[in-house]
Amino acid sequence: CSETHFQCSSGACIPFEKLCNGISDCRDSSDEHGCHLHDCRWATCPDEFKCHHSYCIPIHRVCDGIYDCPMKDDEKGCAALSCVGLFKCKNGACLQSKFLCNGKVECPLNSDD
Ligand SMILES: [Ca+2]
Ligand SMILES: [Ca+2]
Repeated sequence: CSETHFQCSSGACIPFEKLCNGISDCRDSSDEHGCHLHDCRWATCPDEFKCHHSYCIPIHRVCDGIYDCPMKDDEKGCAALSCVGLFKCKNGACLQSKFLCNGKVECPLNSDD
């Protein structure tokens, strides 16, 4: 599925807008499962990584080889990641997670805060 689509457990792709809209758009209704997490897409994730349109996971679970996000975005782009165990700024710089959200700007473009 593309970045803008959710993959049903059956393998089909549906637009994110159809997630948790009360209608089964996946044949297996997997788009309507786990909808308590749907509200999380508006949540901010201080000190944590925000899964695309979804919940927060601890930084150390980003690029640990295990899919923790519904869209698997915590494991995307990790091949190019040279910051093992560290938070990666949007511009590619590495940052120790303990420095995240400490009020100081550590990443250019303010991507850590
Ligand atoms: Ca739906
Ligand atoms: Ca992970």
